[in-house]
Amino acid sequence: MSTPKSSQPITFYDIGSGPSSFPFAPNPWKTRLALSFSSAPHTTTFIPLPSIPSTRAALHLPPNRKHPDGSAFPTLPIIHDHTTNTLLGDSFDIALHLHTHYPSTPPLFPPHTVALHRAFNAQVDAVFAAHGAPLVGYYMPFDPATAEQSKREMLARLLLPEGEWEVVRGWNGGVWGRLADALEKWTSVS
Ligand SMILES: N[C@@H](CCC(=O)N[C@@H](CS)C(=O)NCC(=O)O)C(=O)O
Repeated sequence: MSTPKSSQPITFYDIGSGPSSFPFAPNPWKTRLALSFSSAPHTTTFIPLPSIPSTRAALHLPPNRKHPDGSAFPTLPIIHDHTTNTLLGDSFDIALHLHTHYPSTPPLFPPHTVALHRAFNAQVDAVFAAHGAPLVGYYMPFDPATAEQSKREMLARLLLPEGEWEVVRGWNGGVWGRLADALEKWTSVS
């Protein structure tokens, strides 16, 4: 399949950190890395954390995550691919879309590994939902305009102590630290 001729770049909705927004949220980061890896033309629209529910609702994308109490948890990333007229609100679905419509060399998913990645991603997503967000919530560079509200929401989800990432970097002989360093080349913000 050839790369679509896009006159309008993909709109990528990421969580904003402030007036000079820079990306910090892990699932949108998966999408940014996948967009860059696939050389898919895109522009980022930064959404303040408290506006995610209204943004998702306006795009008619139902929440695809739940809070531990079972209530709806609207999230980012979202992409709107204007070329294929596709709206997607889950990082794995987005990766599959990019794999199919913006094939790269090497491919985003190595041959015959989509099912494996789907299962792995589901496990990681479950662990992230239970523990990851509270952990990284501590470091989130909230938009000053909505920081108090965002902190209250994060605190309600239970934050864990500072310094965890430095510990995690060293796990398994430093494999997580090396992975983060290796991804650096696809981290530009468009
Ligand atoms: N399964 C979803 C999970 C997305 C997700 O959890 N996104 C987080 C950021 S990493 C989010 O939007 N959180 C909103 C909030 O904490 O209010 C995906 O892979 O896209």
